[in-house]
Amino acid sequence: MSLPADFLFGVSTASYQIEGAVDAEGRGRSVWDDFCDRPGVIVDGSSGAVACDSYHRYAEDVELMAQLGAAAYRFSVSWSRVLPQGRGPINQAGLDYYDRLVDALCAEGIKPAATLFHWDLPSTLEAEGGWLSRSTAEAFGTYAGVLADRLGDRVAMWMPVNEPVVHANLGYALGLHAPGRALGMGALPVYHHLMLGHGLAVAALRAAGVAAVGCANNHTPVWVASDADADQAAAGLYDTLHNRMFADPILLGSYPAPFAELVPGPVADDLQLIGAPLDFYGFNYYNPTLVGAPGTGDDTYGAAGGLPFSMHQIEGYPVTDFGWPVVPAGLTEVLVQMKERYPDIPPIHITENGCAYGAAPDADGVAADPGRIDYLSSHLGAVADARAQGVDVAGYFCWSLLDNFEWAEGYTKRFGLVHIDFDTLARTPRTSFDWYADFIRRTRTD
Ligand code: GBH
Repeated sequence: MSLPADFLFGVSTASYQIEGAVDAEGRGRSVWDDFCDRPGVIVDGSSGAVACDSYHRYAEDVELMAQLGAAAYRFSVSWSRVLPQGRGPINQAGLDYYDRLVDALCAEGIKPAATLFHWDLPSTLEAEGGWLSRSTAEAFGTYAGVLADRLGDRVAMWMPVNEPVVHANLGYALGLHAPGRALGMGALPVYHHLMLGHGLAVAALRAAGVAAVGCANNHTPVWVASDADADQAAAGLYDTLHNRMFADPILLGSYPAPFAELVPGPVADDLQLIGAPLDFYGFNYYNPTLVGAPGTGDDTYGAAGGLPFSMHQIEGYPVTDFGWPVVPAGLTEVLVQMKERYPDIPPIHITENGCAYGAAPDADGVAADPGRIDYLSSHLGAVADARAQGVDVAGYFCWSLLDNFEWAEGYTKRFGLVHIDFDTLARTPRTSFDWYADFIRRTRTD
């Protein structure tokens, strides 16, 4: 297996998951601050109030990335740090934080890659309906322009919205993430407004002349529970909803049937914006999804939410601490599928890929996580396989640099190359960190 010497290796994080400092220097509240206050929604009752304290410890984190040999760092910007009300007055101290971070990265030769929205909507905008409202998409476009003005001279890659499908489904259809709304198919306006937000942000970033604009969509190969017609129909529907609903408008300028007619319109002008050409296509992958007809499996994501499918556990593969199956061939499969579906897709960057393994440092300070080494090496191999089949994959960002606040799982699932002691906030690179550093070094010099 081989990747080219100029392949872009990076790591990914997100603002609410690592920054902490939620009351620092004028930051406004976000829907995740509010959601974590609700009893029972986060398994360990925690929040991102402190997290990894990267707001204060970013220099140490950049130093870790330099040790790793990372060529790029994908972080996200907390919208309410920069615009505490979501729109209107700018909080200069919040913007200064990202300015310092970007400068520190550039000083180490690490390319800054910014996500503008990784699920932490300003609470003031949620009070106006959040992503159910068109005005949130409009505010997002303005916010993108503010960031481009301040950081556009140094940020190398821009991704407006992280995983719109996951945010819409978990946050607005199922209520498992902030803002905790369980609207089922009533979440469809959210789908469109997240896409419109993407389109308006792309327009603002283009107007400012930033370096490269992409996206960060979640993709999964959808496997069918059985040959039965009902299972096949359900899997097809899930594939359309998960893989096409946000890729089609970006890459083809249209929504797929049968959902196109359900999107509240008129949307023709919006689709013009949403389908504007991108410089790269950002792609997050964790595992395949096995789907059957409603009522045949676990209905958390399906029939319970009034949705016409149900999820099945994939058997026969190793699983991570999250119970997610480890299926590297699924990454090759879905990359090849994307190239078949969208022959004109721009170069792909894997903007997230990683796994939960919680190894803590032993008495000698060694945190051994062979499971993560297997996961990363096999998935990098899967990327090389996809490239050998003609898919242009130009970069790979491991999720994540650090153990962090894993949303509804709190601190109980650890995705880091670096272990965090959440009492002392000490950072300890795991053995997978050394493995990834070595892999990067070898690829760059071979
Ligand atoms: C990513 O989510 C996030 O971007 C990141 O913040 C997070 O820490 C990381 O993964 C690890 O969880 O939403 O109905 O389509 C991706 C993880 C993959 C979990 C898709 C839910 C299917 C359900 N998600 N999965 S749905």
